[in-house]
Amino acid sequence: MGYRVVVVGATGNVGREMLNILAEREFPCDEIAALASSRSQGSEIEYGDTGRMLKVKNVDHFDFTGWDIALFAVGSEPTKIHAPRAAAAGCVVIDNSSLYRMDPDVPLIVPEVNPEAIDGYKAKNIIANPNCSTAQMVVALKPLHDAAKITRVVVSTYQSTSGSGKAGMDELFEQSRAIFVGDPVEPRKYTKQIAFNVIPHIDVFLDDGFTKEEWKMVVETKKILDPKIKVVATCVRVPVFVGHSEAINIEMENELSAEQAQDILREAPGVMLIDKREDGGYVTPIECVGDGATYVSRVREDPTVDNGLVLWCVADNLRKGAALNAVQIAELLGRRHLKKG
Ligand code: 2RA
Repeated sequence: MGYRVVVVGATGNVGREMLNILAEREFPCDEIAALASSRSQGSEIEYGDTGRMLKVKNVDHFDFTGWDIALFAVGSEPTKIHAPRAAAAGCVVIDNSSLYRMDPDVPLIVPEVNPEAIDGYKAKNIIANPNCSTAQMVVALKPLHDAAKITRVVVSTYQSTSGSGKAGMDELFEQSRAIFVGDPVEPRKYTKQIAFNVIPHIDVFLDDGFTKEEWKMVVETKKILDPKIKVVATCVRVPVFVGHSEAINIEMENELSAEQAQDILREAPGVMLIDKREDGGYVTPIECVGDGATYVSRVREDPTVDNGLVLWCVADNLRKGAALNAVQIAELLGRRHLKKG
């Protein structure tokens, strides 16, 4: 016997990947429902590569009673309406929005990093999935923290347009085309031109001058990995369709050589170390598309601080940064709490 699973936001970038990954990993689904807003109601979406088509239902009219797990991949506003409804009906919500991430009654989970924290899910029947840029970073940091206790992290991100949904990808495509054919470029989704440019602004500005994306990296890393770690981030949108990259500077309590760090990362769950110290011996976002690993390259000792390392980290933001992590949470939930069969 398997689970009855709902994907809310099934027609979006992340929702589609959730269906693909559930099918790829052969998640034991007895029944699967694809939900979206009224705009997509009645359209059809494929369940991975199975050839099985799912008719998209309107989330507004969906009764979650009798369903086991709902993977939510919609914005905070619709999540606010439907996630509590699903949770109250006994369906465990795994939410990809930022709405519940910092709620003390909601575990924020990256299965390779803090699987035991999932046990707190019963307080609200909701589990939060972290922000994409945090998820990949903590997968890379966790084994180094276990080995040498990280005290401070300085991270600069290079985030792809798929992080802002299909509209972001379309804007990159349209602007690139417009520039080639000599048409005017008009920013719509972004505040400045994204094609052939970089924009140091993701999510809204906060009073202290940081953006909310940068704040998320700080508070989510503390909640998932260790509240004592100091984090400062600069988040930048780059003209890439899929795959977020990060340059991460780490300070640790104890000494760890680059070679020791490489050995640790080579064995770490969820990490793929590609670090040849030669032309092309590192990973770029295009190479990680469709993959679930968090790639680490360019591991170096930082000569400007005591016990410092520098590394380059790349992952498919729609997968490890969102849909895959959510499905891994569902698998973890199944193993620890909702056993079937
Ligand atoms: C972004 N972090 O890349 C967001 C998506 N969750 O914009």
